[in-house]
Amino acid sequence: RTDVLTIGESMVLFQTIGEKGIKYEPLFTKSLAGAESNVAITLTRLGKKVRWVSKLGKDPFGDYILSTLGGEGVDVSYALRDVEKPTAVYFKESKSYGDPTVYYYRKNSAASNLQPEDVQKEWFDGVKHLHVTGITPALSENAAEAIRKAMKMAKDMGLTISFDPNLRRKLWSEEKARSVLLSLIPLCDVFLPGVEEAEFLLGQQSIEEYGESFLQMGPKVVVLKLGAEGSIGFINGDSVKAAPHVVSQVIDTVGAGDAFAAGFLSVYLDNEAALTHVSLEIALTRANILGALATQFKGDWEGNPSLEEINSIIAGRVE
Ligand code: KDG
Repeated sequence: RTDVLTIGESMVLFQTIGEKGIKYEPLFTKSLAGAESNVAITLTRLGKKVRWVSKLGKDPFGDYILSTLGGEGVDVSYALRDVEKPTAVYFKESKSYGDPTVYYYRKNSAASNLQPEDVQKEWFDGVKHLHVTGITPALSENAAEAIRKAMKMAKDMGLTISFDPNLRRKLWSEEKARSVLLSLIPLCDVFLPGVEEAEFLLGQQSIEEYGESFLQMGPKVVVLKLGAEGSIGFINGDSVKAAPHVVSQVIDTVGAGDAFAAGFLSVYLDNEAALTHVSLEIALTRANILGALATQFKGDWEGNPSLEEINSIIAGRVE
């Protein structure tokens, strides 16, 4: 049995070791990034069985992504290889202040060549839940259609679906981003926007109005990430606000939303048949902790906790 299938581009990430900026930094670390694979790894650490699918180049970067994800316990057996297009890479420039700057080299990548015909019924075999983000739909028309097809197939097969819009302004125009992201919301059961993404999609509204408006589009659960303010979950007729997990210093916010999503889904998946006020609160609390902890190290996912570690953090708070 597989708890979650996720589909989306993973890249090789090069990060500057120091903070002088890409122009002056001679040394980089190599690691793995990609919103969907960040969720896959973190959910695996939290005890779920996860299958990740994407299209990689037939190159050493693709080999590296497969062995890293496989080594973390993620099922990569359905990953596709494209003999003509390369695996994407991206660079993250850390600064001593503010969020890091990212530079993508992913135009015409193997994953941007993902086609609707690539999406196979077998990917869904024994799977309970599909997780997708708004990043892969931003790569190309065909990748967007592949994700839409996967969501429709999942719905038809009775899987539940989560969708994190993960707005990446560098990848597409505002107009296109808004229309495609809005069109995918009715296909999901769990919608996980940040408050700035909610504003981008709907214009300025109150937090409660965002919750209501998104619920009316079809999802059964809407989870709004409020950054340092924690998060708030909406289900039909009820809402729960969970306090933030406070950290004294933020090192790198990239990957925090994915850790949050994995934390939320890890509880949601155990309770989705009857999500109550209490289970929603537990899910949000775990998500807030995971999201906050992911800001404490430079990579996207490496420092994220296991289920045992997260349980001892939660137990420590209660004592
Ligand atoms: O959420 C983290 C991602 O942003 C990062 O891993 C890279 O997938 C990525 C993207 O497209 O920005």
